[in-house]
Amino acid sequence: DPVDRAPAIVVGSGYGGAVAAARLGQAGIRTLVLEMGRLWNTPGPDGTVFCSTRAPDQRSMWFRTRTEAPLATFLWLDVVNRDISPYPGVLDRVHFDAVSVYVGRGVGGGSLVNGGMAVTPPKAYFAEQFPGVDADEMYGTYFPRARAALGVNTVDPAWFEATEWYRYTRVSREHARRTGLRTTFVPNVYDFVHMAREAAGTATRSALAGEVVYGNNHGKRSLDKTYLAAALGTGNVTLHTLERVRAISRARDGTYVLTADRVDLTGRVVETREYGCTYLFLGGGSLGTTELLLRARETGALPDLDASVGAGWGTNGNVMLGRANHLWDTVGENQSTMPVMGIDDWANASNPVFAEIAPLPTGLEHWVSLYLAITKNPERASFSYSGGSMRLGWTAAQSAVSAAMARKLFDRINAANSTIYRYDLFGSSSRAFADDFTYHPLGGCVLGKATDAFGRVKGYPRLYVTDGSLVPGSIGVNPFVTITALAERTMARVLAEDTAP
Ligand code: FAE
Repeated sequence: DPVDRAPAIVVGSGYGGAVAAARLGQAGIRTLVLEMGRLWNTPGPDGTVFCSTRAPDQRSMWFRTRTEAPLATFLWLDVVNRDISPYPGVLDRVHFDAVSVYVGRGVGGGSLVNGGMAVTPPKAYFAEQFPGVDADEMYGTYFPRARAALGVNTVDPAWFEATEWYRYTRVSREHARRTGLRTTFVPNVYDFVHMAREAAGTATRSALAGEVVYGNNHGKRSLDKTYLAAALGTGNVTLHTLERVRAISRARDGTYVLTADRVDLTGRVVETREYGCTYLFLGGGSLGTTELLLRARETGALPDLDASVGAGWGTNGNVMLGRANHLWDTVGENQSTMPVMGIDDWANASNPVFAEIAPLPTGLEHWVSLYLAITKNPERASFSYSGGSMRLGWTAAQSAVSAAMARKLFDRINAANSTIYRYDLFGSSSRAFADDFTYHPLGGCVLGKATDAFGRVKGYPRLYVTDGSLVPGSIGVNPFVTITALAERTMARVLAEDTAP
Protein backbone atom coordinates (compact mmCIF):
# COMPACT_ATOMS: atom_id res chain seq x y z
CA ASP A 1 0.00 0.00 0.00
CA PRO A 2 1.34 3.46 -0.83
CA VAL A 3 2.61 5.27 2.26
CA ASP A 4 1.35 8.68 1.27
CA ARG A 5 -1.92 9.53 -0.41
CA ALA A 6 -3.12 12.81 -1.85
CA PRO A 7 -6.18 13.52 -3.97
CA ALA A 8 -3.88 15.00 -6.63
CA ILE A 9 -0.17 14.67 -7.38
CA VAL A 10 1.80 16.87 -9.77
CA VAL A 11 5.15 15.62 -11.06
CA GLY A 12 7.57 18.50 -11.76
CA SER A 13 7.35 22.20 -10.98
CA GLY A 14 8.10 23.86 -14.33
CA TYR A 15 5.42 25.70 -16.32
CA GLY A 16 3.02 22.78 -16.79
CA GLY A 17 3.40 21.59 -13.20
CA ALA A 18 3.13 25.05 -11.67
CA VAL A 19 -0.10 25.89 -13.50
CA ALA A 20 -1.63 22.56 -12.47
CA ALA A 21 -0.61 23.03 -8.81
CA ALA A 22 -1.94 26.59 -8.64
CA ARG A 23 -5.30 25.83 -10.22
CA LEU A 24 -5.79 22.63 -8.17
CA GLY A 25 -4.93 24.45 -4.95
CA GLN A 26 -7.28 27.29 -5.80
CA ALA A 27 -10.04 24.76 -6.46
CA GLY A 28 -9.59 23.46 -2.93
CA ILE A 29 -8.00 20.16 -3.96
CA ARG A 30 -5.18 18.93 -1.75
CA THR A 31 -2.17 18.50 -3.99
CA LEU A 32 1.36 17.17 -3.61
CA VAL A 33 4.09 18.40 -5.96
CA LEU A 34 7.14 16.14 -6.44
CA GLU A 35 10.21 17.91 -7.85
CA MET A 36 13.60 16.25 -8.42
CA GLY A 37 15.56 19.50 -8.08
CA ARG A 38 16.10 21.61 -4.99
CA LEU A 39 14.33 24.70 -3.71
CA TRP A 40 16.41 27.76 -4.58
CA ASN A 41 15.76 30.10 -1.68
CA THR A 42 18.79 30.01 0.62
CA PRO A 43 22.02 31.92 0.04
CA GLY A 44 25.29 30.03 -0.27
CA PRO A 45 28.50 31.00 1.52
CA ASP A 46 28.93 33.96 -0.87
CA GLY A 47 25.57 35.42 0.18
CA THR A 48 23.77 34.73 -3.10
CA VAL A 49 21.27 32.00 -3.93
CA PHE A 50 22.61 31.34 -7.44
CA CYS A 51 26.25 31.37 -8.55
CA SER A 52 27.45 33.74 -11.23
CA THR A 53 28.01 32.71 -14.86
CA ARG A 54 31.53 34.14 -14.69
CA ALA A 55 32.67 32.04 -11.73
CA PRO A 56 30.38 29.00 -11.69
CA ASP A 57 30.50 26.66 -8.69
CA GLN A 58 28.63 23.47 -7.73
CA ARG A 59 25.30 25.31 -7.85
CA SER A 60 25.62 25.78 -11.62
CA MET A 61 24.96 22.31 -13.00
CA TRP A 62 23.12 19.10 -12.17
CA PHE A 63 25.61 16.58 -10.74
CA ARG A 64 28.66 17.42 -12.85
CA THR A 65 32.40 17.56 -12.33
CA ARG A 66 32.77 20.26 -14.99
CA THR A 67 30.35 22.87 -16.28
CA GLU A 68 28.99 22.48 -19.83
CA ALA A 69 28.08 26.00 -20.91
CA PRO A 70 26.38 26.51 -24.28
CA LEU A 71 29.21 28.72 -25.51
CA ALA A 72 32.14 26.47 -24.78
CA THR A 73 34.97 28.64 -26.02
CA PHE A 74 35.91 32.15 -26.93
CA LEU A 75 38.75 32.75 -29.38
CA TRP A 76 39.03 28.93 -29.33
CA LEU A 77 40.14 29.00 -25.70
CA ASP A 78 38.32 26.91 -23.15
CA VAL A 79 37.87 29.89 -20.89
CA VAL A 80 34.21 29.43 -20.08
CA ASN A 81 33.92 26.08 -18.30
CA ARG A 82 35.09 25.26 -14.79
CA ASP A 83 35.66 22.16 -12.66
CA ILE A 84 32.94 21.81 -10.02
CA SER A 85 31.90 19.24 -7.45
CA PRO A 86 28.74 17.17 -8.03
CA TYR A 87 25.65 18.78 -6.58
CA PRO A 88 21.97 19.24 -7.59
CA GLY A 89 22.78 22.41 -9.53
CA VAL A 90 20.15 24.35 -11.44
CA LEU A 91 21.04 23.67 -15.10
CA ASP A 92 21.18 20.23 -16.66
CA ARG A 93 22.43 19.22 -20.09
CA VAL A 94 20.95 15.87 -21.07
CA HIS A 95 22.99 14.09 -23.74
CA PHE A 96 21.42 11.97 -26.44
CA ASP A 97 23.24 10.39 -29.40
CA ALA A 98 23.16 13.39 -31.74
CA VAL A 99 21.76 16.28 -29.71
CA SER A 100 21.85 17.49 -26.14
CA VAL A 101 19.05 19.23 -24.33
CA TYR A 102 19.37 21.98 -21.71
CA VAL A 103 16.75 21.93 -18.95
CA GLY A 104 16.25 23.63 -15.58
CA ARG A 105 16.28 21.61 -12.34
CA GLY A 106 14.66 22.94 -9.21
CA VAL A 107 11.42 24.41 -7.94
CA GLY A 108 10.39 26.41 -11.00
CA GLY A 109 11.99 24.15 -13.66
CA GLY A 110 13.10 26.01 -16.78
CA SER A 111 11.93 29.35 -15.39
CA LEU A 112 15.02 29.40 -13.15
CA VAL A 113 17.54 29.30 -16.00
CA ASN A 114 15.81 30.65 -19.08
CA GLY A 115 16.06 34.00 -20.83
CA GLY A 116 12.58 35.03 -19.73
CA MET A 117 11.40 35.75 -23.28
CA ALA A 118 7.64 35.53 -23.16
CA VAL A 119 6.48 35.25 -26.75
CA THR A 120 3.03 34.42 -28.06
CA PRO A 121 3.27 32.55 -31.38
CA PRO A 122 1.66 33.88 -34.56
CA LYS A 123 -1.96 32.73 -34.43
CA ALA A 124 -1.84 31.10 -37.86
CA TYR A 125 1.16 28.96 -36.87
CA PHE A 126 -0.43 28.00 -33.56
CA ALA A 127 -3.54 26.88 -35.48
CA GLU A 128 -1.36 24.90 -37.91
CA GLN A 129 0.38 23.08 -35.05
CA PHE A 130 -2.80 22.54 -33.00
CA PRO A 131 -5.65 21.91 -35.45
CA GLY A 132 -7.75 20.39 -32.65
CA VAL A 133 -7.58 23.47 -30.41
CA ASP A 134 -9.96 26.44 -30.65
CA ALA A 135 -7.43 29.18 -31.51
CA ASP A 136 -9.91 32.00 -30.86
CA GLU A 137 -10.42 30.77 -27.33
CA MET A 138 -6.64 30.42 -26.82
CA TYR A 139 -5.93 33.97 -28.01
CA GLY A 140 -9.00 35.42 -26.31
CA THR A 141 -8.72 33.66 -22.94
CA TYR A 142 -5.75 31.41 -22.19
CA PHE A 143 -2.82 33.34 -23.67
CA PRO A 144 -3.90 36.55 -21.87
CA ARG A 145 -4.46 34.57 -18.64
CA ALA A 146 -1.00 33.01 -18.90
CA ARG A 147 0.76 36.31 -19.65
CA ALA A 148 -0.94 38.03 -16.72
CA ALA A 149 -0.08 35.28 -14.23
CA LEU A 150 3.53 35.04 -15.49
CA GLY A 151 4.06 38.78 -15.01
CA VAL A 152 4.99 39.51 -18.63
CA ASN A 153 6.21 43.06 -19.28
CA THR A 154 8.03 44.96 -22.03
CA VAL A 155 11.12 47.14 -22.08
CA ASP A 156 10.46 50.90 -22.18
CA PRO A 157 11.36 51.79 -25.80
CA ALA A 158 12.88 55.15 -24.82
CA TRP A 159 15.14 53.50 -22.22
CA PHE A 160 16.02 50.77 -24.72
CA GLU A 161 17.16 53.36 -27.28
CA ALA A 162 19.36 55.17 -24.78
CA THR A 163 20.93 52.51 -22.57
CA GLU A 164 24.41 51.09 -23.11
CA TRP A 165 23.06 47.70 -21.92
CA TYR A 166 21.14 47.17 -25.19
CA ARG A 167 23.67 48.57 -27.61
CA TYR A 168 24.30 45.01 -28.84
CA THR A 169 20.62 44.71 -29.72
CA ARG A 170 20.49 48.05 -31.54
CA VAL A 171 23.57 47.09 -33.60
CA SER A 172 21.92 43.81 -34.69
CA ARG A 173 18.69 45.66 -35.43
CA GLU A 174 20.56 48.03 -37.73
CA HIS A 175 22.20 45.10 -39.53
CA ALA A 176 18.77 43.51 -40.02
CA ARG A 177 17.36 46.82 -41.29
CA ARG A 178 20.13 47.08 -43.90
CA THR A 179 19.16 43.60 -45.05
CA GLY A 180 15.52 44.62 -45.39
CA LEU A 181 14.43 42.42 -42.48
CA ARG A 182 11.80 43.18 -39.85
CA THR A 183 12.66 43.25 -36.15
CA THR A 184 10.19 43.14 -33.30
CA PHE A 185 10.31 43.80 -29.57
CA VAL A 186 9.92 40.65 -27.48
CA PRO A 187 8.23 40.75 -24.04
CA ASN A 188 9.96 39.21 -21.02
CA VAL A 189 9.18 38.18 -17.44
CA TYR A 190 12.24 40.00 -16.12
CA ASP A 191 11.08 43.14 -14.31
CA PHE A 192 12.25 46.01 -16.53
CA VAL A 193 11.71 48.54 -13.73
CA HIS A 194 14.22 46.58 -11.66
CA MET A 195 16.58 46.45 -14.65
CA ALA A 196 16.48 50.24 -15.08
CA ARG A 197 17.29 50.57 -11.38
CA GLU A 198 20.21 48.16 -11.84
CA ALA A 199 21.51 50.43 -14.59
CA ALA A 200 21.04 53.49 -12.39
CA GLY A 201 22.96 51.82 -9.58
CA THR A 202 20.03 51.75 -7.16
CA ALA A 203 19.37 47.98 -7.25
CA THR A 204 21.65 44.96 -7.07
CA ARG A 205 22.63 43.85 -10.54
CA SER A 206 21.46 40.52 -11.93
CA ALA A 207 20.55 40.77 -15.65
CA LEU A 208 23.21 43.47 -15.83
CA ALA A 209 25.74 41.25 -14.01
CA GLY A 210 25.77 38.41 -16.53
CA GLU A 211 23.30 36.26 -14.62
CA VAL A 212 20.99 33.96 -16.56
CA VAL A 213 21.67 30.26 -17.30
CA TYR A 214 22.72 29.43 -13.73
CA GLY A 215 19.87 31.46 -12.22
CA ASN A 216 19.05 35.11 -11.56
CA ASN A 217 19.46 36.44 -8.03
CA HIS A 218 17.20 39.44 -8.68
CA GLY A 219 14.62 40.82 -11.08
CA LYS A 220 13.30 37.69 -12.76
CA ARG A 221 9.72 36.60 -12.13
CA SER A 222 10.46 32.89 -12.17
CA LEU A 223 7.64 30.47 -11.34
CA ASP A 224 8.56 30.28 -7.65
CA LYS A 225 7.53 33.96 -7.48
CA THR A 226 4.35 33.61 -9.58
CA TYR A 227 2.32 30.42 -10.09
CA LEU A 228 4.08 28.38 -7.40
CA ALA A 229 3.76 31.14 -4.81
CA ALA A 230 0.05 31.28 -5.64
CA ALA A 231 -0.18 27.49 -5.32
CA LEU A 232 1.47 27.37 -1.90
CA GLY A 233 -0.53 30.40 -0.79
CA THR A 234 -3.77 28.42 -1.06
CA GLY A 235 -2.66 26.20 1.81
CA ASN A 236 -3.70 23.16 -0.22
CA VAL A 237 -0.40 22.47 -1.96
CA THR A 238 2.60 20.66 -0.47
CA LEU A 239 5.99 20.53 -2.15
CA HIS A 240 8.60 17.76 -1.87
CA THR A 241 12.00 18.51 -3.35
CA LEU A 242 14.91 16.28 -4.38
CA GLU A 243 12.38 13.53 -5.10
CA ARG A 244 12.52 12.00 -8.54
CA VAL A 245 9.54 9.99 -9.71
CA ARG A 246 10.83 6.84 -11.36
CA ALA A 247 7.71 4.75 -12.02
CA ILE A 248 3.95 5.08 -12.40
CA SER A 249 1.44 2.27 -12.17
CA ARG A 250 -2.24 1.85 -11.42
CA ALA A 251 -3.82 0.19 -8.42
CA ARG A 252 -6.81 -2.12 -8.82
CA ASP A 253 -9.20 0.64 -7.72
CA GLY A 254 -8.02 2.86 -10.59
CA THR A 255 -5.90 5.21 -8.50
CA TYR A 256 -2.28 5.86 -9.44
CA VAL A 257 0.82 4.69 -7.62
CA LEU A 258 4.13 6.53 -7.96
CA THR A 259 7.57 5.35 -6.94
CA ALA A 260 9.97 8.18 -6.11
CA ASP A 261 13.64 8.25 -5.10
CA ARG A 262 14.71 10.94 -2.67
CA VAL A 263 18.35 11.96 -3.08
CA ASP A 264 20.69 13.89 -0.80
CA LEU A 265 22.94 16.72 -1.95
CA THR A 266 25.55 14.22 -3.16
CA GLY A 267 23.01 12.44 -5.36
CA ARG A 268 22.81 9.32 -3.20
CA VAL A 269 19.33 7.79 -2.97
CA VAL A 270 18.44 8.02 0.71
CA GLU A 271 14.86 6.80 0.52
CA THR A 272 12.43 5.27 -1.96
CA ARG A 273 8.80 6.16 -1.34
CA GLU A 274 5.45 5.22 -2.78
CA TYR A 275 2.67 7.73 -3.26
CA GLY A 276 -0.93 7.24 -4.21
CA CYS A 277 -3.37 9.66 -5.86
CA THR A 278 -6.66 9.85 -7.69
CA TYR A 279 -5.63 12.57 -10.15
CA LEU A 280 -2.14 12.56 -11.61
CA PHE A 281 -0.69 15.51 -13.52
CA LEU A 282 2.60 15.09 -15.38
CA GLY A 283 4.68 18.27 -15.67
CA GLY A 284 8.18 16.81 -15.93
CA GLY A 285 8.78 18.57 -19.24
CA SER A 286 9.25 17.02 -22.69
CA LEU A 287 12.02 14.70 -21.47
CA GLY A 288 10.71 13.96 -17.96
CA THR A 289 7.09 13.24 -18.81
CA THR A 290 7.86 11.29 -21.97
CA GLU A 291 10.33 9.09 -20.08
CA LEU A 292 7.79 8.29 -17.36
CA LEU A 293 5.03 7.36 -19.81
CA LEU A 294 7.33 5.47 -22.17
CA ARG A 295 8.69 3.44 -19.26
CA ALA A 296 5.17 2.77 -18.01
CA ARG A 297 4.08 1.51 -21.42
CA GLU A 298 7.21 -0.51 -22.21
CA THR A 299 7.41 -2.20 -18.80
CA GLY A 300 3.73 -3.09 -18.96
CA ALA A 301 2.79 -0.93 -15.96
CA LEU A 302 0.37 1.11 -18.12
CA PRO A 303 0.05 -1.11 -21.20
CA ASP A 304 -2.88 0.74 -22.77
CA LEU A 305 -0.94 3.95 -23.37
CA ASP A 306 -1.15 5.10 -26.99
CA ALA A 307 1.48 4.00 -29.51
CA SER A 308 2.27 7.69 -30.13
CA VAL A 309 3.78 8.14 -26.64
CA GLY A 310 7.45 8.90 -27.38
CA ALA A 311 6.80 10.30 -30.87
CA GLY A 312 6.61 13.79 -32.38
CA TRP A 313 9.71 15.26 -30.75
CA GLY A 314 11.61 18.24 -32.12
CA THR A 315 14.12 20.95 -31.18
CA ASN A 316 11.93 23.92 -32.13
CA GLY A 317 14.55 24.32 -34.90
CA ASN A 318 17.09 25.83 -32.47
CA VAL A 319 20.48 26.97 -33.79
CA MET A 320 22.93 29.37 -32.17
CA LEU A 321 25.39 31.43 -34.18
CA GLY A 322 27.61 34.47 -33.98
CA ARG A 323 28.59 37.12 -36.54
CA ALA A 324 31.85 39.06 -36.46
CA ASN A 325 31.28 42.79 -36.71
CA HIS A 326 33.54 45.48 -38.13
CA LEU A 327 35.83 47.13 -35.59
CA TRP A 328 33.83 50.37 -35.71
CA ASP A 329 30.62 48.48 -34.98
CA THR A 330 31.10 47.91 -31.25
CA VAL A 331 28.48 45.90 -29.37
CA GLY A 332 29.56 47.20 -25.95
CA GLU A 333 31.18 45.60 -22.94
CA ASN A 334 27.94 46.03 -20.99
CA GLN A 335 25.17 43.68 -22.11
CA SER A 336 21.88 42.81 -20.42
CA THR A 337 21.32 39.04 -20.35
CA MET A 338 17.60 39.40 -21.07
CA PRO A 339 16.93 39.50 -24.83
CA VAL A 340 14.28 41.99 -25.92
CA MET A 341 14.25 41.80 -29.71
CA GLY A 342 13.97 39.28 -32.53
CA ILE A 343 14.45 39.29 -36.29
CA ASP A 344 11.09 38.13 -37.53
CA ASP A 345 11.29 36.43 -40.93
CA TRP A 346 8.72 33.76 -40.06
CA ALA A 347 6.38 34.96 -42.81
CA ASN A 348 9.05 34.17 -45.43
CA ALA A 349 7.42 31.01 -46.78
CA SER A 350 10.61 29.74 -48.43
CA ASN A 351 12.68 29.90 -45.22
CA PRO A 352 10.77 30.77 -42.02
CA VAL A 353 13.11 31.86 -39.20
CA PHE A 354 12.60 33.86 -35.99
CA ALA A 355 16.01 34.84 -34.59
CA GLU A 356 16.50 36.32 -31.18
CA ILE A 357 19.21 38.86 -30.71
CA ALA A 358 21.12 37.20 -27.87
CA PRO A 359 23.66 38.66 -25.43
CA LEU A 360 27.26 37.57 -25.00
CA PRO A 361 28.00 39.23 -21.67
CA THR A 362 31.74 38.69 -21.23
CA GLY A 363 32.36 42.15 -19.76
CA LEU A 364 34.71 42.94 -22.68
CA GLU A 365 34.16 44.34 -26.16
CA HIS A 366 34.20 41.32 -28.49
CA TRP A 367 32.46 42.57 -31.67
CA VAL A 368 30.21 39.50 -31.71
CA SER A 369 26.55 39.62 -32.66
CA LEU A 370 25.02 36.45 -31.19
CA TYR A 371 21.68 34.91 -32.15
CA LEU A 372 19.42 32.04 -31.17
CA ALA A 373 17.55 31.17 -34.34
CA ILE A 374 14.23 29.32 -34.21
CA THR A 375 13.78 27.73 -37.63
CA LYS A 376 10.74 25.95 -39.05
CA ASN A 377 12.57 22.65 -39.25
CA PRO A 378 9.97 20.00 -40.17
CA GLU A 379 12.09 17.10 -38.85
CA ARG A 380 10.73 15.05 -35.92
CA ALA A 381 12.10 12.10 -33.95
CA SER A 382 10.92 9.44 -31.52
CA PHE A 383 12.18 8.15 -28.20
CA SER A 384 12.70 4.48 -27.57
CA TYR A 385 13.11 2.67 -24.28
CA SER A 386 15.44 -0.15 -23.39
CA GLY A 387 17.48 -1.30 -20.45
CA GLY A 388 15.83 1.19 -18.13
CA SER A 389 16.70 4.31 -20.11
CA MET A 390 15.40 6.37 -22.95
CA ARG A 391 17.12 6.94 -26.29
CA LEU A 392 16.32 9.63 -28.81
CA GLY A 393 16.32 8.90 -32.54
CA TRP A 394 17.22 12.48 -33.55
CA THR A 395 20.18 12.57 -35.98
CA ALA A 396 22.87 15.10 -36.88
CA ALA A 397 21.34 15.29 -40.37
CA GLN A 398 18.08 16.49 -38.79
CA SER A 399 19.96 19.25 -36.94
CA ALA A 400 21.69 20.21 -40.18
CA VAL A 401 18.27 21.19 -41.56
CA SER A 402 18.02 23.89 -38.86
CA ALA A 403 21.58 25.08 -39.51
CA ALA A 404 20.94 25.34 -43.25
CA MET A 405 17.84 27.46 -42.65
CA ALA A 406 19.71 29.75 -40.27
CA ARG A 407 22.56 30.04 -42.77
CA LYS A 408 20.18 31.09 -45.52
CA LEU A 409 18.97 34.02 -43.42
CA PHE A 410 22.33 35.04 -41.96
CA ASP A 411 24.18 34.78 -45.29
CA ARG A 412 21.84 37.57 -46.42
CA ILE A 413 22.61 39.61 -43.30
CA ASN A 414 26.36 39.10 -43.76
CA ALA A 415 26.14 40.04 -47.44
CA ALA A 416 24.24 43.23 -46.70
CA ASN A 417 26.74 44.24 -44.00
CA SER A 418 29.99 42.82 -45.49
CA THR A 419 30.49 40.70 -42.36
CA ILE A 420 31.36 37.06 -41.66
CA TYR A 421 30.50 34.38 -39.10
CA ARG A 422 32.47 33.76 -35.87
CA TYR A 423 34.06 30.32 -35.77
CA ASP A 424 35.58 30.40 -32.29
CA LEU A 425 32.52 30.14 -30.05
CA PHE A 426 31.31 26.54 -30.16
CA GLY A 427 34.26 24.28 -29.43
CA SER A 428 35.86 23.01 -32.62
CA SER A 429 37.79 25.38 -34.85
CA SER A 430 35.44 25.51 -37.81
CA ARG A 431 31.98 25.67 -36.34
CA ALA A 432 29.81 28.67 -37.08
CA PHE A 433 26.49 27.03 -36.16
CA ALA A 434 25.74 25.33 -32.86
CA ASP A 435 22.99 22.94 -33.93
CA ASP A 436 23.94 20.13 -31.53
CA PHE A 437 21.93 21.42 -28.58
CA THR A 438 18.47 22.81 -27.94
CA TYR A 439 16.91 24.97 -25.24
CA HIS A 440 13.43 24.12 -26.50
CA PRO A 441 12.72 20.37 -26.29
CA LEU A 442 9.13 19.90 -27.45
CA GLY A 443 6.90 16.88 -27.92
CA GLY A 444 6.94 13.21 -26.97
CA CYS A 445 3.30 13.13 -25.77
CA VAL A 446 1.62 15.26 -28.40
CA LEU A 447 -1.75 16.88 -27.74
CA GLY A 448 -4.50 15.09 -29.62
CA LYS A 449 -2.27 12.04 -30.25
CA ALA A 450 -0.95 10.62 -26.97
CA THR A 451 -3.72 12.56 -25.20
CA ASP A 452 -7.15 13.85 -26.09
CA ALA A 453 -7.52 17.49 -27.18
CA PHE A 454 -7.19 18.62 -23.54
CA GLY A 455 -4.17 16.70 -22.30
CA ARG A 456 -6.06 13.71 -20.88
CA VAL A 457 -3.82 10.70 -21.46
CA LYS A 458 -5.47 8.19 -23.79
CA GLY A 459 -6.34 4.90 -22.13
CA TYR A 460 -6.08 6.16 -18.55
CA PRO A 461 -8.75 8.30 -16.86
CA ARG A 462 -7.62 11.05 -14.44
CA LEU A 463 -4.07 11.01 -15.84
CA TYR A 464 -2.97 14.25 -17.53
CA VAL A 465 -0.01 15.81 -19.34
CA THR A 466 0.38 19.57 -18.85
CA ASP A 467 3.87 20.45 -20.15
CA GLY A 468 6.02 20.94 -23.25
CA SER A 469 5.68 17.33 -24.31
CA LEU A 470 2.24 18.28 -25.70
CA VAL A 471 3.75 20.62 -28.32
CA PRO A 472 4.48 18.78 -31.60
CA GLY A 473 8.18 19.63 -31.93
CA SER A 474 7.89 23.25 -33.05
CA ILE A 475 6.01 26.41 -32.09
CA GLY A 476 8.01 29.05 -33.98
CA VAL A 477 8.84 31.19 -30.95
CA ASN A 478 10.20 30.61 -27.43
CA PRO A 479 7.79 28.10 -25.95
CA PHE A 480 6.93 28.82 -22.32
CA VAL A 481 3.97 31.15 -22.88
CA THR A 482 2.37 28.52 -25.13
CA ILE A 483 3.05 25.74 -22.61
CA THR A 484 1.54 27.87 -19.82
CA ALA A 485 -1.54 28.82 -21.85
CA LEU A 486 -2.20 25.21 -22.89
CA ALA A 487 -1.88 24.13 -19.25
CA GLU A 488 -4.41 26.82 -18.26
CA ARG A 489 -6.79 25.45 -20.89
CA THR A 490 -6.34 21.88 -19.64
CA MET A 491 -6.90 22.87 -16.01
CA ALA A 492 -10.04 24.88 -16.81
CA ARG A 493 -11.51 21.87 -18.58
CA VAL A 494 -10.40 19.27 -16.03
CA LEU A 495 -11.67 21.28 -13.05
CA ALA A 496 -15.01 21.85 -14.80
CA GLU A 497 -15.56 18.28 -15.99
CA ASP A 498 -13.37 15.71 -14.25
CA THR A 499 -12.91 16.65 -10.61
CA ALA A 500 -16.48 17.70 -9.81
CA PRO A 501 -17.77 15.49 -6.95
P1 FAE B 1 10.30 22.31 -17.29
O1 FAE B 1 10.20 23.79 -17.14
O2 FAE B 1 11.47 21.71 -17.89
O3 FAE B 1 9.91 21.66 -15.91
C1 FAE B 1 10.00 20.29 -15.65
C2 FAE B 1 10.32 20.09 -14.18
O4 FAE B 1 10.06 18.74 -13.82
C3 FAE B 1 11.79 20.36 -13.84
O5 FAE B 1 11.87 21.17 -12.69
C4 FAE B 1 12.35 18.96 -13.60
O6 FAE B 1 13.41 18.96 -12.64
C5 FAE B 1 11.15 18.22 -13.08
N1 FAE B 1 11.16 16.78 -13.34
C6 FAE B 1 11.39 16.16 -14.50
N2 FAE B 1 11.27 14.82 -14.40
C7 FAE B 1 10.93 14.59 -13.08
C8 FAE B 1 10.67 13.40 -12.33
N3 FAE B 1 10.73 12.20 -12.91
N4 FAE B 1 10.38 13.53 -11.02
C9 FAE B 1 10.32 14.76 -10.44
N5 FAE B 1 10.57 15.91 -11.11
C10 FAE B 1 10.86 15.83 -12.41
O7 FAE B 1 9.04 21.81 -18.24
N6 FAE B 1 11.60 29.48 -23.22
C11 FAE B 1 10.99 30.65 -23.44
O8 FAE B 1 9.79 30.68 -23.72
N7 FAE B 1 11.71 31.84 -23.38
C12 FAE B 1 13.04 31.86 -23.12
O9 FAE B 1 13.64 32.94 -23.05
C13 FAE B 1 13.72 30.62 -22.89
N8 FAE B 1 15.05 30.58 -22.67
C14 FAE B 1 15.63 29.39 -22.30
C15 FAE B 1 16.96 29.36 -21.89
C16 FAE B 1 17.54 28.18 -21.40
C17 FAE B 1 18.97 28.16 -20.98
C18 FAE B 1 16.74 27.00 -21.34
C19 FAE B 1 17.31 25.71 -20.80
C20 FAE B 1 15.43 27.01 -21.75
C21 FAE B 1 14.86 28.19 -22.23
N9 FAE B 1 13.52 28.24 -22.61
C22 FAE B 1 12.93 29.44 -22.92
C23 FAE B 1 12.68 27.02 -22.65
C24 FAE B 1 11.72 26.92 -21.47
O10 FAE B 1 12.40 27.14 -20.25
C25 FAE B 1 11.05 25.54 -21.50
O11 FAE B 1 10.34 25.44 -22.72
C26 FAE B 1 10.09 25.33 -20.35
O12 FAE B 1 10.76 25.43 -19.11
C27 FAE B 1 9.42 23.98 -20.44
O13 FAE B 1 8.39 23.93 -19.48
P2 FAE B 1 7.82 22.54 -18.98
O14 FAE B 1 6.73 22.81 -18.02
O15 FAE B 1 7.53 21.68 -20.16
